[in-house]
Formats: sequence, C-alpha cells, structure tokens
Amino acid sequence: MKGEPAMLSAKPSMNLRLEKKKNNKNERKNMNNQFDELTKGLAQSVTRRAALKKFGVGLAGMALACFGLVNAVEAQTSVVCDPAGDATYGNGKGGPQVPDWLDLVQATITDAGDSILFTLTVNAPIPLTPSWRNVDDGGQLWWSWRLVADAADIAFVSNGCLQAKGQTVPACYCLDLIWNVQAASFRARLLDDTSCTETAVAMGFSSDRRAVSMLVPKGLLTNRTLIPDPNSFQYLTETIVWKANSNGNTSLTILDNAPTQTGGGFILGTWSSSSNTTYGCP
Ligand SMILES: [Ca+2]
Repeated sequence: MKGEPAMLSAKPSMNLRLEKKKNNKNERKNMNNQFDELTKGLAQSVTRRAALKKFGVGLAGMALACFGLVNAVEAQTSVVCDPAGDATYGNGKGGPQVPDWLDLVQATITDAGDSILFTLTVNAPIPLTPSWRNVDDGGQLWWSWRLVADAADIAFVSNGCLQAKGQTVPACYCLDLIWNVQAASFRARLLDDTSCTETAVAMGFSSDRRAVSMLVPKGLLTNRTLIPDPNSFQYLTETIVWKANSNGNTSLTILDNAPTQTGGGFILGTWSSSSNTTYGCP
C-alpha cells in the first residue's frame, strides 16, 4: 500500500528551501518553548529542578539535548497538521458531538538526543477531568500515536492488547495518553501490540492544556521487527474512545486522525532524526 504523502517526496524549490531555513529557526525556538511547556506541565506544583529529578535521566538527557541543540545541531522535527472541526463519532451519523479537546490539529515529533518528544495539539484545552456523555458510564479516552517502519509494509495482529477484542489492528508501537473514566486519572504508556509489552513514559501538558507531550527514550523501541531504527519511522495519530459501560458492552472508535485517512491504505507522517518534514500544514 502506498502511503507516502506526495508532499514529502516533492523536490523543494529554492523558495521552499529558504522557507525551510526560516522554519528551522522557528522550530528551534519552538523546541525550547516546548521543553519549557513540558517542564511546566510536568512540574505544576513542583519546581523545574524537582521535575527533572522526578523524571530522572530521560528528561535530564532531553534537557541537555535541547540546550545543546540550540548551540550546535538542529533539532529535527516532523510536523503533521490536521483540520479543526473534523472529529466525528460513528461517521457523524447522529452520534454525539465530539469535544474539541479530542479534535487533533497538530502532531509533532522532535529529536531530543537519546529520547524522542511526541506532542499532540488539540482544538481546546484538555480538561483536568475530561467528561463526555458518550463515555461517562465507563471506559477510556485516548490521545494516540501509532508507530510503524513503513506504510508499504505493515503487518497486522489480532489481539486484545488494545482492548479491541477480535479486531485486527496494525502491528505497531502504540504511544497513548489514556484518561480512564473509572479511575479518574491520566497515564501515558508505550505498548508493543505484538507482545502486549507496556512501559510507562513521562508526559506533561502545555500550560494552556491544548498540547500533551510524551517523552520516549529511544532505548525503549527495542522491537526491530516493528521499527528497525528508532531514528526513522512512520506514524499516524488518533483520538479514540473506548467504551466499557456497566452492561459489559465494549467498543473502540476512532474519532480523528492526523494525517487524515482517506480511501484505501494508510497515509502516514514520516519521522527522521536527520531531516525536517511537514505534511498538511498551511
Ligand atoms: Ca482534527
């Protein structure tokens, strides 16, 4: 299946190159802002120093990488933009309106040395305690990344790792921020859905809560069948509702994708630690 966005293979004109240079500057600035926001989000009631301490070597490593990048190497970033207002439940056929904080507007992957920073931006602040009548009787809300090596070569697994029993899903690394309705809490995890191996990762919200970042040490991406090289892979992002009410009914429904999925095959963003890419951005 061909999923490579045409834009990514287009040869940039001179103007585009200049534009890119300008963007790189902005991206460096954004990287710093992003880190500050992430730290703020992680810290909230603790100091920046305590936040670094709390999340240990990974985040500290990222801080060093970020500060180093300002002076030396450019942070490489992949950005996918998505329209606001296109999140729907049940194809929009009479389903409840999807809250704006489940409407994806941007997905960004930034190299942070030994780690990779994943940031999803949505169309409204993610509430401290997200509530949506579609899932208030039980279940989970997900802000998700699906990481694969290549859209042209996706394997599939039929399993219960994603709590979508009986469904066939792409074999991938799943990076998810999960709001659990019953537990009334957030958690962030990296899941290998071929082995159901799950690892908690550091996460934080931006100060306006429109963005959530998750930090994944490259050393966690050890399944070389899924991703041969953590410095280069393809991805898509999703918001998902997993319903699990008291009657025992379960269903997993995708509300929004970035890149938007149209027709057959997967349209994926491309990440590489050696180049900047954008897709679908104005
Ligand atoms: Ca959207």
